[in-house]
Amino acid sequence: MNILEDLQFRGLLYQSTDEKELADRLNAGPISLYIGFDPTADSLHVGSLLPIVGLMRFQRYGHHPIALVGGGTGLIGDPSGKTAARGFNAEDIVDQWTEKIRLQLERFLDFEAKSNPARMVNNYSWLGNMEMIRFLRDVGKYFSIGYMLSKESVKARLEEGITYTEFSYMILQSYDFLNLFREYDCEMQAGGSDQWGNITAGIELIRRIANKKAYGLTFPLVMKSDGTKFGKTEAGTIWLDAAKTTPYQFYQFWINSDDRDVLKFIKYFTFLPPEEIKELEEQFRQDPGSRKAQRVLAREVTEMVHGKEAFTRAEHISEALFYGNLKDLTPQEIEEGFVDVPSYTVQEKDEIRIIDLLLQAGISPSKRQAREDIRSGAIYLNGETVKDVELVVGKAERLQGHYTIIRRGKKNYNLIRWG
Ligand code: 545
Repeated sequence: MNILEDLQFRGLLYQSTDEKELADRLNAGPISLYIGFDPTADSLHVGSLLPIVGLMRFQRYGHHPIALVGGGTGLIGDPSGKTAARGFNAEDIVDQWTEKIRLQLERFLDFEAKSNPARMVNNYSWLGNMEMIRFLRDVGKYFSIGYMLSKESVKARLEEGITYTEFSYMILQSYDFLNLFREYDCEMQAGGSDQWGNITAGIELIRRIANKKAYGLTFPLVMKSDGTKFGKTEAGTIWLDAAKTTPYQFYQFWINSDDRDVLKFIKYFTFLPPEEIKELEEQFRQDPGSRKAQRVLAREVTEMVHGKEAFTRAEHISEALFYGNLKDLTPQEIEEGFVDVPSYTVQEKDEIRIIDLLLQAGISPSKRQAREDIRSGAIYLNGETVKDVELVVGKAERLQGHYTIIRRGKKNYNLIRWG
């Protein structure tokens, strides 16, 4: 299998410049290719994962990946795929975010590879101090207004309004491509399908200025079968930064994939070889309820993004919660597994009556209701039903000497810490 066949098998080829020419070029030998990431937030999210994994795939097939952080373009903002203008972010903020994104991207590529090391660039280094007159004379002159107006990113915004600044964005990205082409012999740019207009604009610029052929390729937009947006849950965006989305939350996101999506996601986001994927497909057909594929997907992606240890923790938390054996959890796992549930710190040193605890922690709205909740069997302490309204919660009810986990109903968890 070569890289194109691999991408094809996975359903990852959405658009490309002439397929025959691209195939010939890729078969002729290693190519340098790049994907850009603008620092529009302090972290990448799962929406960036497909292109990141795309770069990794090319590197595995011997090509030279270049990750570009948009320290320059991030100060402007790409109108592609956006229905309304976003305000500018402050320069020092974009600076900090650029550094964070750079560190995140670094983890995914091999910069020490003998024959095809990855490269990291920041377009601020050539855009940051570009002179206006030189820019207009040397670059702007190759862009006709008609051509620019025909781009989807601009057309979609003409009624609503687009500023000259945003309008110019495609020229900056095109100039990046030209610059990388000159500096590093970078012949190809990839990205999500929203980037097709910017990618082809760059190819056009290279053709006009350098009289050379360049290539482009886009990945599909990740769609979910239930019509909701990929990469978000009720709790918000799924970030790659463990401080923003814990590895456990990250693992949960993948394990909760719909049966209708899971095999597609395995193809998109993992490096499992076709034979293994076909076997999973077969197992799924025979036993659709087993959720084996979800577990494989969650393992592969969590390990790739957060490492083996974090994955093991996430899986352990997940199992402990599922089977209710919370006693096995380490303090770190308890903190990680319950970051997003209400928590309460008990001031009483040794013990507290369950009714008082339920009230103080805001788990039950009144003592009356607290009693009612216990009588109806809705209150669980460290995974076990509370039967006694008079129960006194003490040392024996603490996990790791420091925590008590209270559940009300099916899934309303509360984390009690002992002060
Ligand atoms: C800048 C300069 C270049 C080449 C590309 C760029 C960035 C590009 C863009 N890309 C998107 C992006 O999102 C923010 C992510 C970090 C928080 O806006 N103009 O920067 C996304 N990109 C990856 C994929 C994308 C795209 O990073 O291409 O399609 C998402 O899947 O939206 O010279």
